[in-house]
Amino acid sequence: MPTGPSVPVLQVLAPDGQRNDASAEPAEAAYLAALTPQRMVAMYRDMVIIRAFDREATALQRRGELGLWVSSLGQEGAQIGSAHALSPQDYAFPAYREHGVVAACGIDPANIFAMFRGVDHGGWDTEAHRCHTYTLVVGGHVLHAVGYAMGEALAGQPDGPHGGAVIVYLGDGAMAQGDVAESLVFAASYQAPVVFFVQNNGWAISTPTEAHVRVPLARRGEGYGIPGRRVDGNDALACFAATSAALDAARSGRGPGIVEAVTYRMAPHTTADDPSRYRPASQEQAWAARDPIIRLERHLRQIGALDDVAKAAIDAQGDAAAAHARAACLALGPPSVDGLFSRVYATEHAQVAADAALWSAHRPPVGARCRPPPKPPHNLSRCPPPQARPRRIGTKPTPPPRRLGLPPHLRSAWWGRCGRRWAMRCGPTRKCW
Ligand SMILES: Cc1ncc(C[n+]2csc(CCOP(=O)(O)OP(=O)(O)O)c2C)c(N)n1
Ligand SMILES: [Mg+2]
Repeated sequence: MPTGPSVPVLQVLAPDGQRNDASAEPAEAAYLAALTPQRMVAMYRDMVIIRAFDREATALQRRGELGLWVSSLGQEGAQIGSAHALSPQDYAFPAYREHGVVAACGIDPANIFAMFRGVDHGGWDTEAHRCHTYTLVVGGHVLHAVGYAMGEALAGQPDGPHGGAVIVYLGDGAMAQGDVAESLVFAASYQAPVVFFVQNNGWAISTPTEAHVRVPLARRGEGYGIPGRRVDGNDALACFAATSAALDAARSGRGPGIVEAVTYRMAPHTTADDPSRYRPASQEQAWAARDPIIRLERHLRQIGALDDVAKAAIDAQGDAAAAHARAACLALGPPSVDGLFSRVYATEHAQVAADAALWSAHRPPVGARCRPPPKPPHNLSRCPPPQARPRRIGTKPTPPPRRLGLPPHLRSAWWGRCGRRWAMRCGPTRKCW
């Protein structure tokens, strides 16, 4: 949690599942009052399903079926709660962890695997689902989102095909990016219909939020003239209410807004990360007690909207979603080379068409193995014959300049200790001989 001046926090569900709407502002309270038990069960189901999917995806990565996985564990309340506030004419810009948002936009989350398996640059039709593809460049998509919102405002008629608002998902770390600062300036200047949904999950890889945030992120917009609201990000109902109110303001021409959802990244940053190196297990345990799914489940049981039978049925849907995701992942074929050309521009482009024609003319037959072209004969007249590298032994020399550009296992030689002497070590391994 950031230090500095505090801000009011919208929390509707306490960790024990008790509901209290008192901290809601009038616009938020109206959305909360209209929430039906069926809608809350739908949110709960979506959260359970996306967690099961995420668990399966992590397992697939561990088995080598995905190049990388970015888990959404612990952030389901923020993602599903906010995504349930979207109207069909709205447009979402996720970052790379928003699997719940993608699913709520009607996209089969198994499509996300196409990118993480390296067979597609995207994974879905962005216009059909009104959900942009993932962006791994931190904060880069925020500029796109604001530009899109400015376009929507210029083109749109209320309730028409372009009358919606844009929601862009970003993290606490992304809020430190220059791209985001520029986005805030443009959003405020043009009163663009965009909501910046900041999932403050406590960490930007290994950098804790408090290391770079002195004033709550909900107040980051004040200097730009953008109102902000902090919510309990593990409370799906609070996220739903605050996002609904902010989107409504954006749609009705009252300009952009920031929603800061304070949550926690329960998993490693990605499957390539080991958080035990930089954060205590006690912190993870403390946040596990605030789990967004358990919290909503407790509430639904308290109001009689969920019992063991209904919960078992929802869990079974989660298992089915995971099985479907696994099968879809394993069924993904190799990447289409033609897609390299056909997906560059929306309309035909002369240079790309020429490249595609060249590829067609020289493409190997299906199943053929690629072989490197034969080496040209050595031209003795132009360069001297290769000489054996002298092996030097003696006192420690000035280390040779670091060779950049080649990974270590490909560097042919470097200095190191050989017994008690310094010697040039040659060859593709660190063995000295
Ligand atoms: C422009 C850029 N800088 C750095 C990175 C490396 N990087 C990837 S994720 C990340 C942390 C982002 O943290 P945050 O915005 O809080 O999102 P979170 O991963 O916590 O969801 C960084 C620094 C990157 N992908 N892009
Ligand atoms: Mg973060």
